[in-house]
Amino acid sequence: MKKFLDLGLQPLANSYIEKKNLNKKERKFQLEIAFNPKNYLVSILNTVPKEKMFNEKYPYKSSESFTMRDAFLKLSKKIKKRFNPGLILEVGSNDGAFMFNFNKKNIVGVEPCKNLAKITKKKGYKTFSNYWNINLAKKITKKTKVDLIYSANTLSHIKNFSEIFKAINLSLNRKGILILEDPSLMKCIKNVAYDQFYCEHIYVFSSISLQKILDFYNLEIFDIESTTTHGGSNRYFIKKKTNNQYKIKNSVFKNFKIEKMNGLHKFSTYKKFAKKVIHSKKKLNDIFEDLAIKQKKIIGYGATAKSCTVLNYCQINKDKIKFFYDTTSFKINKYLPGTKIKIKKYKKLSIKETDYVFLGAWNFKNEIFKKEKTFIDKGGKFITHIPFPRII
Ligand code: JHZ
Repeated sequence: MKKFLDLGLQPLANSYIEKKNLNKKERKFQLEIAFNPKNYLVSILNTVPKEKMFNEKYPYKSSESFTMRDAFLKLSKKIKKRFNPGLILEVGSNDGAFMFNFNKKNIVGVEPCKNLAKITKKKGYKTFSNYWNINLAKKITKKTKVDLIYSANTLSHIKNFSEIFKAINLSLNRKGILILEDPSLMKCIKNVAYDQFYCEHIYVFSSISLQKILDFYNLEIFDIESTTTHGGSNRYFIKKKTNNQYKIKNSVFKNFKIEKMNGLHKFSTYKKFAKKVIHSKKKLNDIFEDLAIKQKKIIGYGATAKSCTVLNYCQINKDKIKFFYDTTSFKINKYLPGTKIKIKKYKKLSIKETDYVFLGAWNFKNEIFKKEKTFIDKGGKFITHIPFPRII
């Protein structure tokens, strides 16, 4: 592993602090990012035990945005049309944003965060509240193997590949399909979206690195779709190499080619990226300093896991951002990790309340701008760091 970026000492991204714990010491880790020249994998170097992150207090809910609900609805329609699966397994089913588009009989979920699994179970969807592993796979597929496994924004969170893919291979029937969806490394590099790295995101994949890993488990990508979710993601359609039912589509070769043209297989690319990150920090701090001199009031919008990386790396705290608005019930009245900025229940933005708004949820810019049209029309401004720090 060759280290190329150090984003400093960081708290755990989704560990929002309760008021009574504000003076308690937070668990922190050094967020360093490295490249593996052998398999092109980009990953964080120091990992946090999964139990410390994915537990009954997990605050993130996929259903929180219209964009995500709509993306899952569209995908489920596509899956039904293209693969017509009898039984689906979702690894990392969160609060059911994907599952609920299917009939209860046709889908089983795996969600280690008990508070989230409770939501899908309550609606009658079979959900196993465990971490994905071989034993669980054996238990779920004891009677029937599944036709399709779907997993969005989960694979990048699990350290042990061997366990994941062995469990996947064991669960899928001979003609079974695996669909993985995760942030695209190429988009992350292009957008200087260094906030895609935090404790939970152990890996940010390129298609060339993912295929190298899949090779070990006799799996291959046969189609890739690029999506706009989470700042630009890739949706990988994967099959067992022994399954000749699907031909490898051009999209796969095209992605491999474009990624190589953009140097994702070279360490020098990541060193250049690191320089851009350092520059981005400086520019974002310049903006905040300038607005402070002008005595402008700034609040934050969307207390994302990504914000944790940006704010802690750039040392932007409650002196600079008064509070954050967020719609997620689990986050409201808590404080952002590290910077201790308060999170308040979302209220429509008003020019009377604030001058500038730091866009924590930059990946939902379109949805948010639509929602806050009145604020924008009245001269309200946003601060973003993607793809470079600026006021919009
Ligand atoms: P969002 C999480 O990351 C964590 P985060 C996780 N590790 C991961 O991989 C991705 O998700 C998938 C709020 N919001 O989706 C809701 C508003 O308040 O960018 C959320 O708290 N108003 C599993 O946290 C946050 O913003 C709105 O109008 O970086 C968005 O979080 C909208 C649209 C969102 O993921």
